Amino acid sequence: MLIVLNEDVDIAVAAAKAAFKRGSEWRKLDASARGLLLLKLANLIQRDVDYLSKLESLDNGKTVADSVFDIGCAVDTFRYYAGIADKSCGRTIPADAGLFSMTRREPVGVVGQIIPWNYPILMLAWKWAPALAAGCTVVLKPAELTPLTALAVAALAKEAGFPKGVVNVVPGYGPVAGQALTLHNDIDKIAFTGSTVVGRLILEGAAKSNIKRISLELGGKSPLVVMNDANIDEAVEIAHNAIFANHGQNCCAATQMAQKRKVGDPFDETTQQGPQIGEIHFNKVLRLVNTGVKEGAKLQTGGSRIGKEGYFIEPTVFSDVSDDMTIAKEEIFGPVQTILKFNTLDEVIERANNTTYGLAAGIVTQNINDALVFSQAVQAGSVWVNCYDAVVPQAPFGGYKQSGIGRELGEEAMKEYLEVKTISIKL
Ligand code: TAP
Repeated sequence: MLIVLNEDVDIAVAAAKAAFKRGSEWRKLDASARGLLLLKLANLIQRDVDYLSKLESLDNGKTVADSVFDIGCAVDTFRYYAGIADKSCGRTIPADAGLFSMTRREPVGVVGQIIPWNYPILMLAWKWAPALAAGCTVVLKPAELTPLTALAVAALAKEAGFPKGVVNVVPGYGPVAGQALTLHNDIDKIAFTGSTVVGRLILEGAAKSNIKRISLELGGKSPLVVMNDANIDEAVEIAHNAIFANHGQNCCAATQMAQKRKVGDPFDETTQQGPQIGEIHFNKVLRLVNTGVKEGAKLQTGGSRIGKEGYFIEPTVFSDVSDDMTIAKEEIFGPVQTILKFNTLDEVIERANNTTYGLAAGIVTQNINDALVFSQAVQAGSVWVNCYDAVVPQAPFGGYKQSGIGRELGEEAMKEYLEVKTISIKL
C-alpha cells in the first residue's frame, strides 16, 4: 500500500478533485468560456510584465530582458490555447455491425505538473494552458529554487475568474511534494519537465500507484550541424545563441562572440548573461569544464568563475572535442560550447543519432537537399534549419528516445490532457 505523506499536496489535490467533479462550476463551463478565461489570464500577465519579469530575474538570475522575453512567450502560449479550447473535436466513424459510432475528447481529470527552474513562468504556461483548455484541473509544483512567479500567476488566475480549486500551486521539494504528487491515487496524470533521472522516478511512481497518464520533457544533447556552404556569419550567430541562451547543445561557432558576451548583474540592462541558478549547478558546470580540459579538448576561451561572489561563469568554448569525451556526451546545461569536426553528412547524421537523447537538432546550410536529408534522418523531436530554438506555441515540441514521452505545445499538447471516449449507438 502506498502512503502519501505530504499534507499540503493532499489539500491541493482534494481541491482540484472537487473542482473537477461532475456538475461543478468548472465542468459546467462551455469550452469557449474556458478559452475566455485563458485569454483574460494572458492579458493580466501582460499587464504585470514589469513586476513579473523582475520577480523572475530575482528568483532565477536570468537577465530582466530574458524574463520579459519568456513572459511574452508565456502570454502567446495562453492566447494560442484560448483560441483552440473549443476546437477539440471527436469523429463519427463508419463502424461495423450496424453501429453509429462517434468519439468525444474529454479532460483527463486532475493533473499534477512538475517543472524545473530554467524557465519558471514559461514552463508554467506550457503546462497550464493546454491542461486548462482541455478542461482539466491542475496542481503545479514549481522548482524549489524558483517558486515565486508561479505563486504570482496563480493570484492572477484567481483575478481572471478561474473557479476555486481549478488552479493550485504547491511549492516544495521534489522528493517530498513532487513524489507525493507522483504517487497520489487522485492524480490522473503527471506532466513533468526536468532531468531524465527524475523522469524515470515519475514513470515508476505512475506504475506503482494508479497507472496515471504521463508526459515527460527531459534532457537533451542536441547537435547543431554547420555545413561548409553555410554563411559563416549567420552560422556563428545561430550557434552562439543556440548554446548561450543557456541550453546545452553541441554546436559550432567562433570564439569572438563568446568573449564579447557581457556577464553580470541580471538587473543591468547591458547584461547578456546572469549567474548560474545555484551552487550545486555552478559546481557541476565547472566540473564538466575541468573534465573537458583533462580529457584533451582545446579550451578556446572562458572556463573559469567570474569574480568571487555569485555563480557567474565565463562563456566557454571548447574545440577539438571528440565524441568519446564527457563534454560531448553529457548535458552540461551551462554556457559551454563544444565544437566537433565532421567530414560528410552521412557521418554527422550517424554521430548525431549515437546518443540516448533526441530532443532537438539543427543544420545551417544553403543546400535544401542536405537540409531535408538531415531533417528526415536525425532522431529528434525538433529539427531547425537555418535557425535554432525556434519554439512557437502552434507547433509541437518534445523528445525522441530518453528525451521524453509526449509533446508540449500545439494541438498535440492538448491531446495529452484528453481521453478519447467512443460512444456506439445500435441503430
Ligand atoms: P530535476 O531534478 O529533474 O527537477 C525538475 C523538477 O522535478 C523540480 O521541480 C524538482 O523539484 C522535481 N523533482 C526532483 N526530484 C523529484 C522526485 N523524486 N519526484 C518528483 N519530482 C521531483 O531537474 P533540475 O534539478 O531542475 O535539473 C537537473 C538537470 O535536469 C539539469 O542539469 C538538466 O540536465 C535537466 N533539466 C532539463 C530541463 C529540460 S527543459 N529538459 C529543464 C531543467 C533541467 P526540486 O526543485 O525541489 O528539486
